[in-house]
Amino acid sequence: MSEYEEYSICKDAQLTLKKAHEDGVETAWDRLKKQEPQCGYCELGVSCRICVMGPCRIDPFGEGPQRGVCGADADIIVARNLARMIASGAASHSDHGRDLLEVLHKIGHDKAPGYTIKDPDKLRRIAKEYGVDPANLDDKELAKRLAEAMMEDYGMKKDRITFINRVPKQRVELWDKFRVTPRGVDRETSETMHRTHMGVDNNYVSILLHAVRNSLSDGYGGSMIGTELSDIIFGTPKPGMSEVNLGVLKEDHVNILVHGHSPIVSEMIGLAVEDKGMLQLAKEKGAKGINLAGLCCTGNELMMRKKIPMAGNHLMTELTMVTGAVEAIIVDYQCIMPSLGQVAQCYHTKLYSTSDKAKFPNMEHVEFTPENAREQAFRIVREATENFSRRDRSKVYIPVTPVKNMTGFSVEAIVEALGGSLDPLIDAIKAGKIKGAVGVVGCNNPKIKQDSGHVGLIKGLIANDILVLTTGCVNVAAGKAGLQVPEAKELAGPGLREICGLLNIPPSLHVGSCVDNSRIVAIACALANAIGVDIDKLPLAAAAPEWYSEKAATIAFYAMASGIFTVLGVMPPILGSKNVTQLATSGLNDVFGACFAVEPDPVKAAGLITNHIMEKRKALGLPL
Ligand code: BF8
Ligand code: SF4
Repeated sequence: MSEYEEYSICKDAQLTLKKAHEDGVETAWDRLKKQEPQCGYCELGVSCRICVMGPCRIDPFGEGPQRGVCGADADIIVARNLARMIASGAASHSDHGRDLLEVLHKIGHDKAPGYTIKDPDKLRRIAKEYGVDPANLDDKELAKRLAEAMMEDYGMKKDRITFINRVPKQRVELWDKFRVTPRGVDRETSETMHRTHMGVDNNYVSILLHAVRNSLSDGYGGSMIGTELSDIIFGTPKPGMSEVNLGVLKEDHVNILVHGHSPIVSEMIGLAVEDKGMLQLAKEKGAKGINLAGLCCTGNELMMRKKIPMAGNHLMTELTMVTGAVEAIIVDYQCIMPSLGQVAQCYHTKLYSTSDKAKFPNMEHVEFTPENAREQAFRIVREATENFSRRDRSKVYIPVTPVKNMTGFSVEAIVEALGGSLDPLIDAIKAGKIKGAVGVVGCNNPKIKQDSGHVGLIKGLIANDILVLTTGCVNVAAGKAGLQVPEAKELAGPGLREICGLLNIPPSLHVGSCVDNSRIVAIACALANAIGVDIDKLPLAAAAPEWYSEKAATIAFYAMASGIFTVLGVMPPILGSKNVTQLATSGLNDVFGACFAVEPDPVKAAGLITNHIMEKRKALGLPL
């Protein structure tokens, strides 16, 4: 086995990583090596630098200090650190949702030229959910009113955020009982920061219960608003074919990549690359055309709606430039490694940051606002196209050909594929053709062989007749492995194979970006409501095999609090507190009917999840 096969299961990653080293480029894998051994206190979650009486740490062996300067013990320190992770994840998704809300509001005020309402039916449906009567209102007026109603969800005018209405009654009663029903999106994040200041909440259980409330303010608040507004403004995804891996870059085209999370910027870039004048310019520069491809969740957004191909996931982002074929990368925010600028120094790639809140070393900043987005997009695409002349064609290395994948499974698209209601899915679950469903979500993490966790787990699950829904970076992994085409039904068990054949869908469905985990919980709510039970009774589970991000911790928490058993492939920093670990891995079951497990081995994780699903089936009296 070559060194590179230890890093990733993907050919494109292995080959470009080798070239990166030949070119003298440093990657996340190299930097991880330099960091090792990583700090043991931090890994266990027992270091605290919340105030400057510290930094403090607790000796996990019981010989050294057992309390910080303020007197906080391991339970308090671990719980506070975990709560702060969750607050950051919730803030990231929810601030992304807020940016979409701002665009919707500006569409209503005619201040967002270039943006329109692409799904007016959905605008009307969501407005009704917010108690705004769409009758006699045009799209613009409705956009304004819905935006204003959603803004209230962010603040403190309400005692619960609006989309809680989607959640089964029994679950909301449970949340009310434990006082974790989220009141306002920003309020809960702000309260987490307050509670975890020195000298506020010093009970690890109550800190963690508030962290649950904070995560729910993301899953049913900021993220759900983000997803629904992206659909309203950019169109609700429909199934269709696209392509994944580094082979989506074209040797004879100008290649432009968009990276980050928000579709606000990339949508405009998408318009600019189709402009006739730009194509003309590309031809003058010797290129056959302009090729747009995505990375990470911005890529997921474009792929879901426009079938724009994806060049890679998190650990591929640095490697794209090593092909020597990328004229520009345009980033918005989240999961953008600050190393990109350093890699770009070795090639001709131009990098652009676009958001005031996300600037990076060695990137040119071109500020995008709803007002100027169109103009700025044209400017960047023009510069990128001109940059084609600087490409050293003798050094271009695109090591693979693309793999086809099917994408676009919004909740609406799934319901449509089923013929108008969830009933056929429920019938298939009841009959045991589909044993259950699992959301496989999250990132890449250089601590885990790239994509091995995702692909291993998905294969294990579908073989056991479990339908898989993927979001985020998992999608690229599953796509590259050929799991997201209808033909992948051959890898599924007999029941799932039959259903996939009937509907002509893959056994692993791409439901979107990480904010689109809200689509998965929305389906879970709809299934529970249709069957008339709480979510924790359903044969469902979630998994984040290669997670790295605080956002993934938040997602895991709101999945668990929704009643969905969640398996993590990477240990969260909690082992320094026996009490917190016990609560996370079993105690929460008594509260929410679900808890966490940590299992890095994808085969074992698939077994764990299958057992869980079979237990839920048994309890419901369904055939095994
Ligand atoms: O929000 S899966 S590495 S890109 S955090 Fe980031 Fe993780 Fe990818 Fe998307 Ni999600
Ligand atoms: Fe140390 Fe307490 Fe300050 Fe944390 S909050 S750094 S444990 S004194």
